[in-house]
Amino acid sequence: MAFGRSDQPKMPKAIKLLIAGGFGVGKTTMVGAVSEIRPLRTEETLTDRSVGIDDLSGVETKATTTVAMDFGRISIGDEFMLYLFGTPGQERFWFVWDELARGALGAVVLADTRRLADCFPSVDYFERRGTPFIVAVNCFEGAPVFELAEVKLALNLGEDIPVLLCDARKRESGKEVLITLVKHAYGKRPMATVK
Ligand SMILES: Nc1nc2c(ncn2[C@@H]2O[C@H](COP(=O)(O)OP(=O)(O)OP(=O)(O)O)[C@@H](O)[C@H]2O)c(=O)[nH]1
Ligand SMILES: [Mg+2]
Repeated sequence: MAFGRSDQPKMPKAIKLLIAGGFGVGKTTMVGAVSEIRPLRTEETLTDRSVGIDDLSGVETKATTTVAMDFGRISIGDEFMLYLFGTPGQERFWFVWDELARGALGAVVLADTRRLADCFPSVDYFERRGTPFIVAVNCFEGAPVFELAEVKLALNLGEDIPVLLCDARKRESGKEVLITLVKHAYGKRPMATVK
């Protein structure tokens, strides 16, 4: 029996997103929390050699760091399939960012209010590339709580950049962040390219 085009199952739209931000803000944690497949990780042990280079304040128990990327996948309804690429946070691995950013619809810049300035380089990077991004403040226990408007001001973000609170360990929270990013990124595209 022949099927017309409308009978064919609709394929979800594949979207590439980046999870970026400074060292130890919870990028690997977020990709792992939301991914529906076993996430790919490229963690290496932090050694004494990073003392004085990597700022471990607030994440003193952190034993490993991403050296290449995280990868995960999550579907949003039957419309979208999001492919998530977590970036390495340490500056010495930043050469990987250009490769990871290619073809990405947008980026989440994760921030930690104890080290807010650490997300400046990520914000600069996506502004320069013209990649749509949002800022998600990962709420660590004991971290100072700021109004979102204060975070926006501190980061000198444009009015149109969404800023929201999240818990990188929780699936629903991560999903909300990703949906906010997809909506924001599509909102910035000329209508003709939105399918
Ligand atoms: N309390 C708390 N701990 C968190 C949260 N998110 C991450 N962590 C912890 O913080 C540490 C850093 O998390 P990672 O996910 O490795 O951070 P990352 O941004 O991938 O780090 P790099 O790849 O080294 O830049 C880990 O020990 C996590 O368990 C959070 O929302 N709350
Ligand atoms: Mg990581």
